[in-house]
Amino acid sequence: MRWRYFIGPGASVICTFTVPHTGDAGDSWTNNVTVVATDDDSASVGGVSNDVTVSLTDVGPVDLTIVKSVDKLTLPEPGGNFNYEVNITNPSTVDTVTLTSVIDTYGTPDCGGVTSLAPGASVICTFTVPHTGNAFDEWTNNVTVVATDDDENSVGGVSNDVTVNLTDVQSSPLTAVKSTSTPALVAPGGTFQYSVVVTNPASNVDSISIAADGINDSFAGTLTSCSPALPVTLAPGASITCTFSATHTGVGGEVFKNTVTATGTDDDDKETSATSNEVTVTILAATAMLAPTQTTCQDYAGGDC
Ligand SMILES: [Ca+2]
Ligand SMILES: [Ca+2]
Ligand SMILES: [Ca+2]
Ligand SMILES: [Ca+2]
Repeated sequence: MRWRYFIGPGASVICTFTVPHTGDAGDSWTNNVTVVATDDDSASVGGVSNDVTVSLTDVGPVDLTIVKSVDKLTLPEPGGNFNYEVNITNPSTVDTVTLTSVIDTYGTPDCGGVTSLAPGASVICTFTVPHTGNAFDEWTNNVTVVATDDDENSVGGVSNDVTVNLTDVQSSPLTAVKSTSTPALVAPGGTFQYSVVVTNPASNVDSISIAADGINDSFAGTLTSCSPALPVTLAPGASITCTFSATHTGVGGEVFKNTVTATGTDDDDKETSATSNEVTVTILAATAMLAPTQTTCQDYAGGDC
């Protein structure tokens, strides 16, 4: 400032002024006052004041708030896409923050290209993660943000954990369909041929495993001649076919009823079983077949002829 002012011998004057200095922590400004003056003999008596240095102290730093959420906490097995978002807020009232990285345990957050947050500003980053597996599988994840404020202080952090899981979809039981290619044999009977088809219903989401001794017939016992071979894991819709025989002997008119039982365990460790339809085979009376020779041997011996 320039003006003319007269100061008497021994007198003084105080000049005041205000200067706005704004910036970041550590910024400083040094200034002085230059006085141009002459005494009443026209001699130059002005000069330069002492330096005064002022600076700004740091406010903060304040860590970002990082809040993670998900659109659903569970899905039925075998799972699918979970949609996450993380809300990152800069609570500072003075510092702008630069985001260096936003990383999730499983996904890649998309922050829409935002890399800087003004005081009070926030950004929502979204990402989708496919989680697939079996019932009760779960995944816990969080988001880590690396960030610095404009005073080079680290203000990043880690979000809350979010845990999602899969719920059980109960398996429909195995099915077992039994048949025979020899529904009847003439007395005294003999070897009857059977087959059974055991199926994991296509509507299931679970695979079902059948142990080596998992398919049993009420006459033939444990079935071992199977395709594919036992033990087996059947995907939904897959089947196993076992062939076997059983010896039934008796008199004409005698019938034999039998069933096959299959037991397995689904991929959530739940047991499932099936009992087939009942198959009936018959022993035919030998009379008609033996008619031409019936009047031999025993008939003679019995005195009937
Ligand atoms: Ca600052
Ligand atoms: Ca600061
Ligand atoms: Ca499962
Ligand atoms: Ca299940």
